[in-house]
Amino acid sequence: MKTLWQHCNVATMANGTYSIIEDAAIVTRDGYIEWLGPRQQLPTGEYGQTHGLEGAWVTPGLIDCHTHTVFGGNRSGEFEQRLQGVSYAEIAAAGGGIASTVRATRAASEDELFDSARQRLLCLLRDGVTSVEIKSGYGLSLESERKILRVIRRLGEELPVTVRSTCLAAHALPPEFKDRADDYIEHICNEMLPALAAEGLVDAVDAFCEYLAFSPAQVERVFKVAQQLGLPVKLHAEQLSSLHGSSLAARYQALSADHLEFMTEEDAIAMAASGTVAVLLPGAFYFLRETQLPPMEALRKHGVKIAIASDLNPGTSPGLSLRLMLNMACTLFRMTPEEALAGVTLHAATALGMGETHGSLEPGKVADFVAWNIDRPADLAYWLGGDLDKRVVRSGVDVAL
Ligand code: DI6
Ligand code: FE
Repeated sequence: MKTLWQHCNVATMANGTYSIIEDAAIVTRDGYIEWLGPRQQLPTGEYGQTHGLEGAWVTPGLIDCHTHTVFGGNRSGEFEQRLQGVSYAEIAAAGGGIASTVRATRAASEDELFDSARQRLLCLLRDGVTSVEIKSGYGLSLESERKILRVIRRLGEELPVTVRSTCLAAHALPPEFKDRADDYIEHICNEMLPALAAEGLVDAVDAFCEYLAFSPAQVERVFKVAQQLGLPVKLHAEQLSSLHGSSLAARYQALSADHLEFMTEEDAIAMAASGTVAVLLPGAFYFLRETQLPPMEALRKHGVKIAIASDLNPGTSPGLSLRLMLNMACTLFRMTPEEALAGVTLHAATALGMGETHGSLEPGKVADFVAWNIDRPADLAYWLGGDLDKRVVRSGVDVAL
């Protein structure tokens, strides 16, 4: 059945760039976009349904391409400690940080993890998100990483959102492997990844490349196994120091390298050559009160695609609004609202390997879009959070939340 959506303006993001059509019409059929253009040029046809959008601005459904939505407990106590002057690295060294979330996540049942993650994910969906990536990484053992990945799959089955799961077993060193990081990496490579991939729980593989996590050499071993398993890779790189993880990621044709505050121009050149997307995470930059800005000029100069994500996690970015991240990308990183919008649609789709089907509104792509009751697309990056009046359409069908 064909459906007509009209009386709207559309920020299409077509042809790989920010582009708009005023007084547009969209024709959807069986969950896909069949036609889109100026309403004056609408081909004559029969429509099973016609929706008037009353002058709304339509954007692609928002895509949050980097989250750690599934975890037990939270770390507001550590937030208070940091406000007293204790650093993130000091808290981690004292057994808090990621390790404390690992304890809480291991202790939680699958249903408990599902229920708490569902609440957080609903916040993102109410903000216009129609696709999301969720990482494991707070289990750090085969059973508990499996538990998280199963919850991630279930979220995609039970909520109106497309979910990509990423295995981040190489997030931190679990207590069982204290002072034996290389052994843990071997365990990930020989046991965890092959088993979890065989169970169909993994769409991509990620690692935390940092002086307080894993070295580039350790990450490379994980990447080699991911490659053998036919899984694309991503990397947390250059968040707190410069180890050139982003160049390593580029060598493995990573979908994305994420954070990147400390990356160099050489890293940007390598990422541009491999088409690796730079995922910037202004929520973590803000929440950790970082001062080193990602090198925006180098990224722009070399044509690296830039995505923006929430990094939703209990330690460094308890961010429940992707639109708030648009604002932070503009105020903190000096991105334009147009760049920021491309960063949560077009380039976020590429960062998830979904660029062929999602991220822009063009014939042949999935009909995921949001009709916002706003005056201009820049309004999306302007308001600080809140629940904007909108209509969310996923695969051509209204989403009720
Ligand atoms: N970088 C981050 O910002 C999060 N993970 C990562 O690799 C932090 C996760 C946490 O502190 O719980
Ligand atoms: Fe992260």
